[in-house]
Amino acid sequence: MAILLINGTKDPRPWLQALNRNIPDVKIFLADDNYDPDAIEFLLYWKAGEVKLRELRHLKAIQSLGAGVEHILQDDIPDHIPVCRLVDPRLTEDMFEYVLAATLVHLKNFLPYGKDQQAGVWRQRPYRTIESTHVSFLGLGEIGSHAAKHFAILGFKVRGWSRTTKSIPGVAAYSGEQGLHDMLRQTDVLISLLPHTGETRGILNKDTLAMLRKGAYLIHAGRGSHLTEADLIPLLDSGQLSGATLDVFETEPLPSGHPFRSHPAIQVTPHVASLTDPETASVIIAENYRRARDGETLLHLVDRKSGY
Ligand code: NDP
Ligand code: OXD
Repeated sequence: MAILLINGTKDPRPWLQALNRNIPDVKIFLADDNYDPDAIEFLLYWKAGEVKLRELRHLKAIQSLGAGVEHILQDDIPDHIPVCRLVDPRLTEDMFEYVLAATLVHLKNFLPYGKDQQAGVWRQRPYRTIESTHVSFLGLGEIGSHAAKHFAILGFKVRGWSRTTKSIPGVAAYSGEQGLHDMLRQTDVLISLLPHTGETRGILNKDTLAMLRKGAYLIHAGRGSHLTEADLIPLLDSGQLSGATLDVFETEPLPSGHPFRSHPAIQVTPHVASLTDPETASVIIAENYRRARDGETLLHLVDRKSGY
């Protein structure tokens, strides 16, 4: 049972080393290798778009190299092939650290102080405290629920919205459209960790963001399709939002002349909120490979109908 590894433009070597250690004695091909499509039974996949999946006639499963799977589902995949997303405690924890860092940088004004320093300005600004800050999460899945739970432990007032209502210690749970609106109205910091699906596209827009408390802050690390980009700057310029940290964009890399790049209230990061670590991920992938080989139920199966 051979494996095909396709990880877009990223260097495959760290993956090959880690996979070979965790799945010894199995041939792992790269996209450019001269492989027999009939030999490939397990596909490891990240944003490529060049492979003709229907040529892999003996494929048993597709494993995403990241938490998101929209890059796989948009391809022409036969219905009977299971698709698995990556659930890795390392990935989950790294996202918590990213959104916590962005939140604290906002509460304590580090971004404006950086600009003051460059301009030679000495000015004290009012800051916010953890216990007075209402933080809301869009998405309470593997990643969002972990972050929400830990924000609550730190003393934030935490709310979270998901499709099915969750029970997480210290986190007030919301679902449905009315639940979303109720939550947004009580939000100082909104953290977006939803998957890309037909239902979540455009969920961050002038109407939903206008429901946040005046001067709220947006941290967006879900998918670029969630944010109606043209709506953001008017909300910042009017003071409805005080700023935004954005890690994901409709087009990546963010085009060089894009207004987000130069707006003083926007902090851009290049889709690095949480990066898959081949070392930790390979252990999890090895277990799914074994299950596929032995005909067992796979871990972290995607529901093709709901799209995540
Ligand atoms: P999960 O599938 O575990 O969780 C998804 C969450 O979103 C669930 O709580 C789900 O609700 C909720 N959800 C989905 N659709 C809707 C909807 N229509 N309305 C309300 N809630 C909805 O995913 P993960 O937590 O593992 O990852 C989330 C996303 O984070 C990824 O898909 C990816 O886009 C992004 N990500 C970004 C990274 C980065 O570096 N920027 C890195 C890793 C992930 P329910 O629980 O009820 O099913
Ligand atoms: C992911 C990502 O989905 O890095 O894992 O965006």
